[in-house]
Amino acid sequence: MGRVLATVGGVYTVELEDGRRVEASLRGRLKKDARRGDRVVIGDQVRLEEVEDTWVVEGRDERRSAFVRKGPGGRHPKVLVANLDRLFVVVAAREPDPHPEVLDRFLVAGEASGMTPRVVVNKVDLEGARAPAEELATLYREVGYPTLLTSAETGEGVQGFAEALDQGTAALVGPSGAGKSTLLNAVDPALELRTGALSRKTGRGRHTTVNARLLEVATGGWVADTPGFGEVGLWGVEAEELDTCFPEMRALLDECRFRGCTHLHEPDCAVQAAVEEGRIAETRYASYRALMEEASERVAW
Ligand SMILES: Nc1nc2c(ncn2[C@@H]2O[C@H](COP(=O)(O)OP(=O)(O)OP(=O)(O)O)[C@@H](O)[C@H]2O)c(=O)[nH]1
Ligand SMILES: [Mg+2]
Ligand SMILES: [Zn+2]
Repeated sequence: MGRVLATVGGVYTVELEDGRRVEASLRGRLKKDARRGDRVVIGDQVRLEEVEDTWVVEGRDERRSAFVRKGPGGRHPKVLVANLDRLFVVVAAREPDPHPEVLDRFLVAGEASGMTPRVVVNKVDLEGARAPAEELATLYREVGYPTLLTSAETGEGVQGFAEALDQGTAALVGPSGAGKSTLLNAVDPALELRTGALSRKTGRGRHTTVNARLLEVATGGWVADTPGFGEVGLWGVEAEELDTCFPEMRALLDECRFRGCTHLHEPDCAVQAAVEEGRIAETRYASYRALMEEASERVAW
């Protein structure tokens, strides 16, 4: 048995139980599965066989958990990392400016994968970043998500972040340019991950990290650094269950008059009442509506 640490162009880097790292290829049957979208990904536990100095992945174990998003084209799921214990959604307080809906999409994808995601608001050192960072932290802590403020530049919050990573396997996800790789380098400089400046023209990240990799952190734990993508399309979240992916709504569901309330237009809806009274943030409700619309379109196809 071994665990997949990296996959690049059909070569699978696998750590064996004795700690050896080997490069392996896939057995034909698994390649066929991969073409149908069922890939072997980082974090997967795999069975291997050594045939004259070359290693072949023979099969993969059931996954305990996985972070999944919609694949390109929208017809297949794309599993990013398997067997995760924790998920960190990393955004920048500024540069690039955080978009609540983008952050909420990552959080919902994390919830749908069965995890309690955590939020990291990075780049608090930048001018004018402190206020928006505190605002985000207050909002998401109220929702129930542990939230850290960090700066890879000054080191603020980096030790706390290292402590949050130090057991099991975590993944960092979030927009390109948020500073995921830079933060990991701050925790463990020996990782020497590639980082890249934002595009001057668009103010966005330039997709510096190309392949997700699973890394062992010197201070403890394993972490997957993933490539930032602009929009996470949700996979496998039905419209009817979207409200359960918002912790602050989940708590109110029994109080709506109608069972199966969509919280969009029904009377005596506890969610809409909470939004009006300011107990649910407008931005969170806006994200819910946008995701509901998307989920309903899927059904209509
Ligand atoms: N001022 C400041 N700049 C930071 C901080 N963290 C990262 N940066 C800068 O932000 C830019 C993007 O950082 P990356 O670590 O490459 O971002 P990423 O999230 O890994 O981006 P992708 O790999 O494209 O997904 C780099 O120029 C970093 O130097 C921070 O805390 N403060
Ligand atoms: Mg990166
Ligand atoms: Zn309702």
